[in-house]
Amino acid sequence: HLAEKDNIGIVGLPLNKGQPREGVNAGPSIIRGQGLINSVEALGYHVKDYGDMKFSSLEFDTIGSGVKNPRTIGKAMGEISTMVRGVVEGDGVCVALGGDHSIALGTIHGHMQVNNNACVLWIDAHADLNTPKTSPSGNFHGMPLSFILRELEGDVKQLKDAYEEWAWLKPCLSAKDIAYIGLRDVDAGEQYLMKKLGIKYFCMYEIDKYGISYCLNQALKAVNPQMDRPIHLSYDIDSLDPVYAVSTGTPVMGGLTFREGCFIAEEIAATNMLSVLDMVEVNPELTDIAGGELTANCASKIILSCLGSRIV
Ligand code: 6HN
Ligand code: MN
Ligand code: MN
Ligand code: MN
Repeated sequence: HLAEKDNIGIVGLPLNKGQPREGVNAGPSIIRGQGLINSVEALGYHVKDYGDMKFSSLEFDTIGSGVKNPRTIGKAMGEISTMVRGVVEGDGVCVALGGDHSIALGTIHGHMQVNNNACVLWIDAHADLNTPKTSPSGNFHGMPLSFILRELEGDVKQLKDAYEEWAWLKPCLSAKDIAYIGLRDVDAGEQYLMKKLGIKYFCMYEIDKYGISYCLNQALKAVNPQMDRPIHLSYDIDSLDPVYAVSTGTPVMGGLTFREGCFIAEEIAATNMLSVLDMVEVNPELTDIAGGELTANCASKIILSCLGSRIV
């Protein structure tokens, strides 16, 4: 992780099949277009750019067991897991540019093949904990966590058993090892699961009441009390308020300010335990050019803050 390595691997994951909108596959290129690689190098790191992965769209893959594009996604997730495993093994730290939030299933799985004691911080307006049965939409980007959690293995078994593209998956994370920050649109089934599994969460309500600094501190304390576990930070840009993250597929008003979003990143950098960062759901095609650039600029600045960029 960051304390010991000066290498950073960056990989683009232009997947859009976890939700219905075109354009989120352009996330990696618009985030890169902010000058990301040069800026990361300017922080003193040696960057290895793995380019953007290519995902195949399987034919006759409409809906199965409650999930849209189940085979295409299963195959892509297995490929992402293998890629991220290799990047973490080789470079220590991996920055994954989405794509929709589905990719986090692959990145967490791959990460945990190397660091099996990693913990996850999920920064999002949404909980992304639906199972194929509780999902109101069938969109996989609202379900990645249910597929990685040991406690929900039985809930995703039907889909897993139905398609050979899912054979690689082994749930490897426990509910006690996740904390949420920024929630404000959580489906009924997700609320039930969060409480049943005892997942730690800091919704916008708690952030308003106690402040972002306290909430982040408590989240870290819950999943990483000795601060000796590698951190997987899964950052959905829709955690930011839509005045900043205008160009994203499922915006929800009442979100984090840009500074609160950066503060989370700055505090994570200060832990020196960041191991994998996902930056997802930037979709430059949903607004005008300025909206896409603004959203990508937020994403890029947050990535740099996660890697130790400071105001002074
Ligand atoms: N995301 N809870 C809704 C669903 O369709 O399951 C929205 C999910 C949004 C997912 O933003 O990554
Ligand atoms: Mn998400
Ligand atoms: Mn979201
Ligand atoms: Mn909803």
